[in-house]
Amino acid sequence: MRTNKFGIRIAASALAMAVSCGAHAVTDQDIINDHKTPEDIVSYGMGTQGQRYSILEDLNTDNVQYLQPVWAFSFGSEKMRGQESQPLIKDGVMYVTASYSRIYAIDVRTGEEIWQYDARLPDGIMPCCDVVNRGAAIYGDKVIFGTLDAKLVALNKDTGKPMWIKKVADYQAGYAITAAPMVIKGKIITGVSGGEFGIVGKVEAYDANTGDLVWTRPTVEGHMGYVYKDGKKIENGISGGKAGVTWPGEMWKNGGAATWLGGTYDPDTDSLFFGTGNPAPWNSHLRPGDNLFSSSRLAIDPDDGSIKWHFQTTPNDGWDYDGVNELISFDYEESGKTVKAAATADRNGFFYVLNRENGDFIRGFPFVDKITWLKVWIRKPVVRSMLRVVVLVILLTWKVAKARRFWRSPLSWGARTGCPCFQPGHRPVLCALERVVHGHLE
Ligand SMILES: [Ca+2]
Ligand SMILES: [Ca+2]
Repeated sequence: MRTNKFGIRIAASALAMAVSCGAHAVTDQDIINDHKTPEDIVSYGMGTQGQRYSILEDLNTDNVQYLQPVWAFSFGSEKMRGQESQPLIKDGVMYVTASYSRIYAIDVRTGEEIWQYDARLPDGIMPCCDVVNRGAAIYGDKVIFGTLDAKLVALNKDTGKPMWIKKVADYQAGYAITAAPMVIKGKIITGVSGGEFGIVGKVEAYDANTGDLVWTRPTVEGHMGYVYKDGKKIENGISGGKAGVTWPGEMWKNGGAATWLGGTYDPDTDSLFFGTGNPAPWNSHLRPGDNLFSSSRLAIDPDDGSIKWHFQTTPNDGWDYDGVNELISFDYEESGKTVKAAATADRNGFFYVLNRENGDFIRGFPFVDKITWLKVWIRKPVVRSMLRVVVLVILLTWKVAKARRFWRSPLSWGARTGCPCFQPGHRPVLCALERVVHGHLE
């Protein structure tokens, strides 16, 4: 009986909130305040900073054992594959994406489908690592998501009918989109996948109302960024200043650094934070140098796409560690001062705390045992070169198994404990508070 009562109470409160709020268009302010308004979820990461912290207290450590299913919704039979989406909730409707670039609107009270949109994907799409989608964005009367043929699709949130569809990149060149876009100041911000196929990673902004491209920022050193204004394409600076500084020859032209996991946004510093994937090709012997801005975190100006700062976690990445894991923003006290920090748990085995105003390294520490890829680490790691040969063979023959082994749940921020939480591999969730404030290099 207790479990039934619990289920009914949650459903009733969700209905009451939906009715009391009334349906309205999602605004920029709704998105920025998302983490403070538990009656809806209108951003990926439950807030643009990606903290994934809910202030709701109905569900807690005392009663979580009584949680039970109220309804279930199947994404289909022949198209199951991986489902990695974070749903959005608005006015009693759940918007959730599924594999093969599909999206559903579902009544959260009953589990009934309201509408479905199924992108008509061409033959020859090139998703490297399953046909997943990680979520949608919502703005005004639209719900927006990316597709495996590298398009952005904006649908009417009430009917599921397309309002505009824009090509972000050429799927035949290896591009795809699997990450959730975000909406910042009326612009839809998206990354791309495809680093395994020698694409050039990028972050782009589109006008949410019209779908017009506003700016584009390549994530590989040497490529020009552009802003688009009044029908004109205007140069906005080369990423990294010039080509060939950290890449040999012309290898920067196909440098990878895909922004495949999406980004976060910090309104405090007005910065987008995107991680970048492995440099291309995988064989690091072919590309001596740091290979910027692969396997890095980038802070980007949301108004024109300029790069504010970068921090590379794995120079000359020869292990496919990537550097895409989300950078979440938070403040903490140290020596009587408030530090504007951001943290990320990298697939190279280290947890990093950075100054999010300028990208300065504050501290880092290993969160897994037996890290063998580096010899020493002062601020920047010095890698063990002989290990690359062995790892390259493993990568080429065991890619799928390896990816699963390294994957983990997203980082979150415990507002009550003042502590970033994460789950490395198959281990229990860790709280990194002591190391964030008092950590030292090991
Ligand atoms: Ca909210
Ligand atoms: Ca990769």
